[in-house]
Formats: sequence, C-alpha cells, structure tokens
Amino acid sequence: MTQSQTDQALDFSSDRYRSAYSRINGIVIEGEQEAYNNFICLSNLLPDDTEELMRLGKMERRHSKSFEACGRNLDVIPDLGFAHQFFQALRNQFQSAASHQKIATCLLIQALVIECFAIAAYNNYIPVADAFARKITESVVADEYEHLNFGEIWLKANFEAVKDELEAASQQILPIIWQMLNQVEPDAKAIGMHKQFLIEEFLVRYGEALKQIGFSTREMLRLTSQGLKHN
Ligand code: PL3
Ligand code: FE2
Ligand code: FE2
Repeated sequence: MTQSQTDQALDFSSDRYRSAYSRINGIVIEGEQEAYNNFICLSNLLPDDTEELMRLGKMERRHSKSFEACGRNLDVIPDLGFAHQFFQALRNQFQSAASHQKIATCLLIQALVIECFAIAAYNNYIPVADAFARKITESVVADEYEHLNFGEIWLKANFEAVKDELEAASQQILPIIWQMLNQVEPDAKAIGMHKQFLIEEFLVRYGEALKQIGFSTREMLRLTSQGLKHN
C-alpha cells in the first residue's frame, strides 16, 4: 500500500488543503530563494568554485519559480510573510557563519542540512501531490542531490581541518530543524504528509552524508541522535 492510499482522499480544492498549501507553498518558494542567496554567498567565500556555485544557485532560483507555478495552478496565494519567519533562525545561523568566514559551517547548513531537509520533504510530497506539482517536484528533487553532492565532496576533501567545526555546527543547527518540522507538522498533515516519515528520511539522508564525508558510524549516530533529543 502506498502512503497516499492509506490516507483519506485529498481534496486539492478544499479550504483546509488550500489554507495549508498557502503556507507550505510559501515555505518552499522562500526556501529555494534563500538557497539561491546562500549559494551566491558561498560563491564569494570559495573563489575556486565560484562558477559552479553560481550555477547551483541559479538552479535554486528556477526551483523557486517552479513552485510558484504549483501555487498558481491550485489558485493559492503563497504566505511569504509566514515563510520568511519560518526560516529566520536558520538564516541567522548561515549569515553569522558567513560573516565569520566559517565556510564549513555554511556548507553544512546549506549543502547538507537544508538539502537533506528538502530531499526528505519533496520525496514525501511526491506521492500525495496533485499531478502538476508532482511532475515539477520530481524534477526539482533530482537537482537537490547534486547540491548535496557538492557539499559532500568539499567537506570530504577538507575533513580533518573542519571536523570539529562541523560537529559544533551540527549540534547548533539540528534543534532548529526539529523546531521547523514541529511548526510545519499540522500543515504537512493537511496535505497528506507524515512528520515521522519526514524525520526518518531526513535522518537517513543526513546520516549518510556525514558518513560520506568521513565521520565514523559511531560519530554519525552521536551527531544525529543528539539532534533528536530536542524533538
Ligand atoms: C534547497 O534547494 C531548497 C530548500 C527548501 C526547503 C524546504 C523545506 C520544506 C519543509 C517542509 C515542507 C513540507 C512539504 C513540502 C512540499 C513541497
Ligand atoms: Fe532547490
Ligand atoms: Fe538545492
């Protein structure tokens, strides 16, 4: 049985669905826009990779436009004010790291945590999305693996030098992610998604990324379970 078959049929034109979608749609439009800003910022911090990071950033701008079309298609107006607030804490952390030239922290926030969050959210949304949004989300999520991969490669190449910084950053960022998940839970539920599945997929993706860049299984589990205590 698929996830959608276990739920009540979704009515994309109901008030409940459209109200929840206005906030979810705002979140993904704003999230993609912030991802664009973060990649542009990273392209200045990493002169060797400027062109590649600009290219990744431009993909995020296209994602933002694509999700705008998903809202329009359902005749929903995205709640961008809510979304801007939703990302406040994460944005503060990224900007503060950038202002201190903490490149590894910036990459952990954008290329690992945010991308794993997006991949988990989009993969869970696809089976319950309307046909128009499903197609768009499938093509968006394919791009997000590329963004995650950029972060993994850079952090792996610099692992010994940045390991301690990454551990500290992860401990700071995961509680913010759990808070964001709790905040979005009622709306995610209204559009047919389940918080538990989101958490599971996020942890699988993020844990795999940590191992990929050089953390041992034990270290990876310490980092991911530390985050969970805050949930
Ligand atoms: C990176 O490329 C984009 C970052 C966007 C972050 C999105 C986070 C989503 C949070 C939970 C929303 C659930 C539903 C998503 C459905 C489209
Ligand atoms: Fe994106
Ligand atoms: Fe991305």
